[in-house]
Amino acid sequence: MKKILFSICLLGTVSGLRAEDGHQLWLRPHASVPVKVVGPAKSSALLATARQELQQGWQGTAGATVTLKLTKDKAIKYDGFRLNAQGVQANTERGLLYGAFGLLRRQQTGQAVAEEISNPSYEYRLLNHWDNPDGSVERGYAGQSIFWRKDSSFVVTGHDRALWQQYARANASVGLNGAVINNVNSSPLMLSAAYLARTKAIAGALRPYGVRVYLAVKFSSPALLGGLKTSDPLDPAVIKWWHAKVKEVYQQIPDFGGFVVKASSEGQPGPQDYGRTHADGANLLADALRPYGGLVMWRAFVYSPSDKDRAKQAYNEFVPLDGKFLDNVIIQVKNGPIDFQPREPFSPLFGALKKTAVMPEFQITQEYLGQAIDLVFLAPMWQECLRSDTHQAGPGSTVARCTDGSVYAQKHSAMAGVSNVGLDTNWTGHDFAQANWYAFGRLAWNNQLDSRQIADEWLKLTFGTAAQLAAADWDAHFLAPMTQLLLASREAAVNYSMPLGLHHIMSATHGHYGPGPWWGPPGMRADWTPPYYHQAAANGVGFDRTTAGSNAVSQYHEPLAAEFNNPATCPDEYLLWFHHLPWDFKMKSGRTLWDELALHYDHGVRQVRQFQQTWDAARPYVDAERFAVVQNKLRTQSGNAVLWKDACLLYFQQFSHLPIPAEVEPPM
Ligand code: GCW
Repeated sequence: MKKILFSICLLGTVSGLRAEDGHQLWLRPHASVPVKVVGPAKSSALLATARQELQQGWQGTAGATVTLKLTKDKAIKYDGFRLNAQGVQANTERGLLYGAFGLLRRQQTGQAVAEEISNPSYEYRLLNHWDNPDGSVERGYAGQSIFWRKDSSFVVTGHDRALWQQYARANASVGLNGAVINNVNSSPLMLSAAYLARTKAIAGALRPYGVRVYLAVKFSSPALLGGLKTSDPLDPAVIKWWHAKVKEVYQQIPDFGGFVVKASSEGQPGPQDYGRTHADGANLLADALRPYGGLVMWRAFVYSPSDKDRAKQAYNEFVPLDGKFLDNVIIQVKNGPIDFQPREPFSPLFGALKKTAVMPEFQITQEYLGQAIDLVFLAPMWQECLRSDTHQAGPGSTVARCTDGSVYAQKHSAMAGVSNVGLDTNWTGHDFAQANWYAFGRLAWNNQLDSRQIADEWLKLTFGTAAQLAAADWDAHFLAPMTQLLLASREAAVNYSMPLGLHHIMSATHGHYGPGPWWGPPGMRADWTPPYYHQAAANGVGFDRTTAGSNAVSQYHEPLAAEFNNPATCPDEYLLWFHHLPWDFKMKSGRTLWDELALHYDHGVRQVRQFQQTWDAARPYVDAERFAVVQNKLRTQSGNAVLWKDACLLYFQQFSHLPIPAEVEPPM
């Protein structure tokens, strides 16, 4: 009876939550068969979860016995696990839970269970929620926050708890073990007693799934919340305030994870306001958190209007501080040097900080990639970054290896993704945006995983039934074409919006959805306007970051600096990122830059039309509701692609004065 009630709760029928197929993410209920789970004698919430998941989802031999065993195995790292047909072994309870989910995933996707060890690439695998205390979500496209509400009554309802539990379950199923539950543009309120009480309740709901809670804190909290005269990190009263505050947090939440800080960035307060460095600021917090095992994730997203090339600033500010941070500080670096654009080269900070732990920050929410309208699968983009070779410690020092502890000795390692979750019934606004949440978790667990495998798993778990998985036509007519679609979708978005290294040319009027290469109201900070980035003029287009220009190339290790510096060797996809080139510049293809640009835009439009056809053909394999919603969104995306192409080509044509090539569909 208990089990039945629990399952009903998880399905959400009791709470009225997300019971429909498709709204349960990749965790749809499966016709399971009985299984006997033998576990450690001690009982704990985590072990109970692992047991329950196996009992609910088992699809192996009916009546089989699965053993969950805690060991001390040196071959197992962090929350990793050892798997075989008999069961799961792990050094931690979390590991047993991840092993249970791993077993079920293999069953549900038709993979054999062989003897294997699965270790996470990173110790900490976190979602960052940009959720505000009033319930709104910065760059959120899936409705209001699941954690905070506008109405300031902080009554935690059964509905809240059930929702948080479902959320935590989804995270645990892909190995995510942490959630930063508020915006990096933080409010000092987050550290007040009322908000800490709600944070405590959230932590309680996430705990049985092994997900720890973290907070983003405002650096000026001592003054704003504590009433101190200053928030100077070297001031004794400030130091005392933080120590007391951290103690209070741990009294409420003994397994609290730590702080994320956006400081001296985009108007947020920080140590530089007091003439101090990032290291002074980060270490103050790290010192307070250290006795409790807490972490500081200090963001390197810094730039200012005075800098002639925004792409250079983070490197310039942080490299001189290498080695000055305490070992429970991790510098959180966005994948590219500007800001989550459809394509950027990797941030030169990766690999350059050799005595300081660095973690990648990816953006799961699609701020610049079509938000909750365009279907864009982001795993290929993250994979591209993770596999980029920084050369900082010789060939093969990829971003993945420079951040996961393989290249540099570092005490902690982590990866963060800015979440796309909200109150919408499908969680992420677009049904296919669920794939990005899934993909982020899988890559944080295994930073070598291939996008194709992630797409294959997600499609099977989200759309496939056991009968379909066994049928050849599902493979040929649904799985194969849809995998292709997912894998091509990010490149398509680059093509129809910002090809050949163009970046930051979206419209701010539409909250970063749609084109705006002309955008720049009078008085606006130049580094917030597209013309700063594309530099289109009669003599050409692109940002000169060569040695003759801003010299951002020099922040990359050789042989990359030389490769990027020369237009003949710079990869096409980064060409206008690093170079300002004449419109008739001869490309590797033999075409002129102008023609190549036009063809990329046009190709992007055609790709989306192909996606529409693929989806239309998938109709027999998808429920009517999801089919219609996605079909409709693809239609809008197709229009968006045409708008991007037409707007950008007509805008740039004012400078190039060249005709649109004949093969390109003429602007409407
Ligand atoms: O991408 C930009 C966004 C801001 C965001 C900022 C950041 C949270 O436009 O909305 O603020 O980056 O990452 O701090």
